[in-house]
Amino acid sequence: MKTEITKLLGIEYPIIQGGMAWVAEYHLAAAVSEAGGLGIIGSGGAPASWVREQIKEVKKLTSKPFGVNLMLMNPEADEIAQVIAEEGVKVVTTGAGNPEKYMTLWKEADVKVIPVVASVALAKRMERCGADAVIAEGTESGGHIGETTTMALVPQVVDAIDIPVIAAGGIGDGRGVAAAFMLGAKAVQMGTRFVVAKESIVHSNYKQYVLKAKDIDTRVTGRTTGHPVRVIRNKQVKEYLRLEAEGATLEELEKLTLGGLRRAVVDGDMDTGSIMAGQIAGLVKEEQSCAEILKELTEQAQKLMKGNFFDE
Ligand code: TUI
Repeated sequence: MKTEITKLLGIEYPIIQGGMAWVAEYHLAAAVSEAGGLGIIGSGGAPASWVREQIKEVKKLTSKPFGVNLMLMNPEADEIAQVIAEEGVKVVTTGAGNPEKYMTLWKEADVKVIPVVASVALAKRMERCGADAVIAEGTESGGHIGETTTMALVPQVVDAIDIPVIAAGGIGDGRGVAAAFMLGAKAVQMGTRFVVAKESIVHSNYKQYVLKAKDIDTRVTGRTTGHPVRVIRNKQVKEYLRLEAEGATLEELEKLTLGGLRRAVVDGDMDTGSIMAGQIAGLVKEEQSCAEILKELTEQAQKLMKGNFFDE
């Protein structure tokens, strides 16, 4: 499955792991990279020192390419951008903002830059300032999201720019991978499927929530605050949405979600934790190793892409 993206990144399969805060640490990243995809260390809200440690650890487990995701709302984003350049990381993905101010630093350090975009406008801007590719992420995704669906966003971004496009949001199996290619993507990024990977250090309570989730079980909190976040519904989400509908202030709402992702991922607190996952959670039914996931995805996608869609 060679594409512009596999060649650009020096990987075997056009599959990239999402840069999920708290979830995308070095064990998971190394497992995805070793299996032939691109593993990613997710900075989330972590300090720069943590990111540097993670990079050193992943290098001990794999000699294959891996990337780092810089979550741009991180208070230490400037320092992390520097760490990425200093540690010789080959690929950076960014989320939740515009990474323009780091472009020169990264280009000079020979880092491939792949921003996540949720609009055509940002995709065009990223191409102009020297991005190597973009990830067009639809609203089906877990965590911090944009407005437009993957189905609508990906072809519009593909038409608007000349650099390769990676599709993300709502992709959970080989059918999703094949569909993304039909829309013009040259690779996919997946998060939720990797949350429940065997190598994922996520608390087993969290994995069970994803495995048991149905199609209609995610909710979007924070639509009124300007920070929409998709999570699996639980007690806390019900309370949040009730307060939000009543017009609660940003401070009141943030009190509920502060530290919520850590509580869910690390402590397995399913009542007050933020269980971030995409709409595809309902499709994910099994805990598998990253190697099994990549094998299944690529075999299924390749078979589908040979055609035979119509009756005689
Ligand atoms: O970044 C993500 N997903 C995330 S980040 C995250 S950490 C977090 N934790 C607690 C609360 C909130 C966040 C969890 N999930 N995905 C990439 C992404 N980027 N999705 C959408 C965007 C985006 C949206 C608007 C990127 C740029 C943008 O506009 C920037 C601009 O300046 O125009």
